[in-house]
Amino acid sequence: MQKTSTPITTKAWLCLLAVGFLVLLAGCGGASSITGTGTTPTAAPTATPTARPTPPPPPTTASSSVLIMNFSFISNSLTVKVGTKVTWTNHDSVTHTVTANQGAFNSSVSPGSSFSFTFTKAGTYAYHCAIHPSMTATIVVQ
Ligand SMILES: [Cu+2]
Repeated sequence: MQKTSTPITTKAWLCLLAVGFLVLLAGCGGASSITGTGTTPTAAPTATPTARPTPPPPPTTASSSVLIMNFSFISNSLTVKVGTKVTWTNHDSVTHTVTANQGAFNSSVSPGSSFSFTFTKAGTYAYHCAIHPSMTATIVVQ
């Protein structure tokens, strides 16, 4: 009986081995397939919210200047665009004023100093020096 039982057990062992080998193979294949097609959890891109506000449009601060010299405004007639800042600088040794006839602006300008006014509305601005009525000039804003 033992002679016949031995081959059976050997067959059984072989069978088990074969099954085990297959299982191993399957496991290996499965494992490899998992790693192969495994969707590696890509770390969510930590997009740092760089909240950059849209830059403001460049300030259109056009500027122009008028000299006050020898009891006159130079230039006597100036044309500028809306939004232009005009600066009057007194190069005389006496105080003058920059006085708009219609009252848009009025400032005393002492020797060596200056006065600035930004024209925000189109129009013709006649002005004069309140101290020296002969000093007149005009600024046209378009
Ligand atoms: Cu004057």
